[in-house]
Amino acid sequence: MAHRIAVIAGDGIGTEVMPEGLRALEAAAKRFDIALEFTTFEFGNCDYYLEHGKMMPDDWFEQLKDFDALFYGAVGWPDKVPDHISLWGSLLQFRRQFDQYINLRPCKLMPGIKSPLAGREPGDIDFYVVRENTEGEYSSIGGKMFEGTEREIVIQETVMSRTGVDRVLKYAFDLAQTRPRKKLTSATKSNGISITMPYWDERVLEMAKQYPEINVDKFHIDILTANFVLHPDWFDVVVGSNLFGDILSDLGPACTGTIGIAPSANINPEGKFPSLFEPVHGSAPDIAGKGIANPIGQIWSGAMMLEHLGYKEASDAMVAAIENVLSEGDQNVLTGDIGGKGTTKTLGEAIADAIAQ
Ligand code: GGG
Repeated sequence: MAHRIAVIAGDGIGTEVMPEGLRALEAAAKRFDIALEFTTFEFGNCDYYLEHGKMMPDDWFEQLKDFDALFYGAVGWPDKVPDHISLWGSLLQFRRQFDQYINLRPCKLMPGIKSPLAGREPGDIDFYVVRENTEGEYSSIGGKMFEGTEREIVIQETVMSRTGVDRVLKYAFDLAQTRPRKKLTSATKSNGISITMPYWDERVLEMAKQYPEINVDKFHIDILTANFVLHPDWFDVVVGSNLFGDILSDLGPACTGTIGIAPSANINPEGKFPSLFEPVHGSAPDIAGKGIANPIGQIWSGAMMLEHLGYKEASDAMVAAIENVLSEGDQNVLTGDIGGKGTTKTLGEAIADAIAQ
């Protein structure tokens, strides 16, 4: 039976990189004889909001819940809809309602791409950021008082539940155990944020007792960001709260040359709900409509989706195809962010051809 994939391109360059993600997936499906059935949804974008006054129809959960996975582009077009409305009306609803509590974001310096960090070669940067994805600083608890007056007050709470913290830590420790270096770094700020972050640190120590073979360290987020730039080779699996994980998983790929190649998987590990696969980058309105966005983040996210669906060989072949095309370094194929003169389509087609062999 075919795997049913819901496709939501979203906004901006999401609509441009999505066709290349699908092209690559179709090439992999053909080569490895995998049945994929794609269904496109036209909601979850800012034009839908302008027409309907909401980002998605009221029955979006019913419409999507029985799919095997969601393949997602990018959301946001601040000139049309404020970012917090578009994000909370779409992507954050998927993560929360489908309990996609893991956001897995690989960060790898690929062959052929020049890191902005001097002297770094492929192999020097190869780690995962595991981001807590349903609570933390991204809570909807808070409010406003005396709005519009000089006494105006705004409050937004950080939420850490034992279940929420422990399950992301367990996932990260399990991942570290599968890696040769068996190393886990925790992102904290327990010197300044004096209730939630010490709690996070306590739960890390508690979880570490179950994983004596894992080498655990922790850094406050300020020096951790500095060390991403100065010593990216120190890291293997980095686990952080929703906000810290979000920041680190943009900074990490920036150290590998471009955020345009970075993929992510929003995972409901129990499989009770569909997981969602999307590039780390956003909708980039500044370059949207020009056909120059790098499609690799979308294609690599497709590879993560195939692995999640149980097709490791096909997933590896997609990543190998990305590496091959990058290694060839054809200026007419590569997009501008990685030093080429090509387009979203030239790069997407080259990768799909490489997957097809
Ligand atoms: N493809 C990812 C995307 O559209 N991201 C927009 C964004 O701002 N995301 C914030 C987040 O991941 O929390």
